[in-house]
Amino acid sequence: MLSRLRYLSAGESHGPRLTAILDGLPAGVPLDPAELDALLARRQRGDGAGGRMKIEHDRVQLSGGWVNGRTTGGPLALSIPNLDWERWRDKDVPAFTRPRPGHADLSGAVKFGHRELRLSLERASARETAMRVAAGGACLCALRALGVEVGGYAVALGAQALDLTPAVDAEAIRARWAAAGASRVACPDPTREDALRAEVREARHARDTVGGVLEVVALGLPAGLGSYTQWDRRLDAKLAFAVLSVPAFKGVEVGAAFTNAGLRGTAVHDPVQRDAAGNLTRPSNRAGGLEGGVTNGMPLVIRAAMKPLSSTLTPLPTVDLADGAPSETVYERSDVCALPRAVPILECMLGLVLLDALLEKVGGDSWDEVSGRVAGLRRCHLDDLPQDGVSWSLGYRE
Ligand code: EPS
Repeated sequence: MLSRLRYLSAGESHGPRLTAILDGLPAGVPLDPAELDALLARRQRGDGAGGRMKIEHDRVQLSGGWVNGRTTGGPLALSIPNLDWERWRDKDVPAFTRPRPGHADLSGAVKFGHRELRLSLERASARETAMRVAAGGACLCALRALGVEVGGYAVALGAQALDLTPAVDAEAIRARWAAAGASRVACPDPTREDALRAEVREARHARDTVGGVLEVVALGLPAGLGSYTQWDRRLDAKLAFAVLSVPAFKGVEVGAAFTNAGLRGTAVHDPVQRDAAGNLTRPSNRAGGLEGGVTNGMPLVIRAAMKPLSSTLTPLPTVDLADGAPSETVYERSDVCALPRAVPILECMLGLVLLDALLEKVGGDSWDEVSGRVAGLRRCHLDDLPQDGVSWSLGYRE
């Protein structure tokens, strides 16, 4: 899926640590681990977070590919200790035989032949998203140094939907990021904060869980990233892959895709305009910054639907695999709502894919090469788009 970067992680939810390699970063990328820790702290914060977040204080360790604040060009070796491991290392873990609907408990047992369902949940747990934040956070640091900012916020939490259209104006988008950053529920509209918080509270009182929809936006991306020449080079497809790879995300939308689907074409497609400086711009951004699988220079807008988490305090019907009898799920500590905590996860997944797309475009092994080439990229500007303006005929040889 990625062209230049490679990311692999290992580790279980209650094992000693999460481990990962991020390969393909150029040498000399400025990278401050404190920034990665700040992202990790955001992943732990928010209304609806489960009890585990009181135990963990995620901090990343870098043990390869990074020296004195910059990458070396070698693979970045990352680890995050699980503080909960101390409670689990000598624990007598009871047999777990009642698969929870919506989790990987049953599908993992079918796939791997596990005779103990906990083996499925240990790796399927969203605990591994901590490592995605650390590795994707390194990509966000590189992108920011190249003038690309990524941020997200909630556009719906349970039944509470915010009426937001994909924005054009960078300042309006930064204002949404700032409001969401100060919110316990990643709400970009302070007038709706209480309503979204109440939604989480009510789900908790009902002994239930609640999901929602996030919007993640990238500003400052050059036009021309991605390609339509092959199915697996389309940037929208890669972004969808990255979003749906995050546990509990079951839907993805580019721009206002689902609203657009109910409208006529003339009401959907963003007109091309020329501003006074010769830039080709759009007054609207319903395409979400992608046309033909290629960035068009507008803000890139991805929406993602998160299901309500599957561990509910109210039991769900299941079958006990020990005796085949109808049964009910046994509650294990979980989040009532993980939506606010998922914002940095999606930002970091976008960071991974977008940095890869930039590196695919410009190549380069050192930071000087990469940043110089990004600065010289063709723009969506009349000066950079000379046209021959003469008629021609298709000249194949058959
Ligand atoms: C998570 C840690 C896990 C889960 C959660 C994500 O901790 P524990 O199982 O010890 O409570 O709470 O995983 C899920 C919600 C899930 O559905 O997989 C974390 O660090 O984010």
